Amino acid sequence: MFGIRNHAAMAHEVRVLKSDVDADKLPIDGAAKASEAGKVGELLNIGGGASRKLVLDLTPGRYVIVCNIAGHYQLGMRVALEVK
Ligand SMILES: [Cu+2]
Repeated sequence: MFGIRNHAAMAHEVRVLKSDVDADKLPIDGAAKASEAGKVGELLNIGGGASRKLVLDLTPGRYVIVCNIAGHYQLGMRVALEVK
């Protein structure tokens, strides 16, 4: 389970991608969004100050977690996760 708290004022989102690509190397499309290939779950429109939870049954492997509102991935809203 992911416990998610948005400490910012604006809305963000969480998308979980199963990917062997490094967290900062996902391809970017023409709409300034990262590729969502391998997406296994998401939590959208997390309002400023909101707390939410996301329950996923993840298989072992490498994942990248991103906020994919246009431009946010490029600003650093991404992190790698390895499930063993
Ligand atoms: Cu964001």
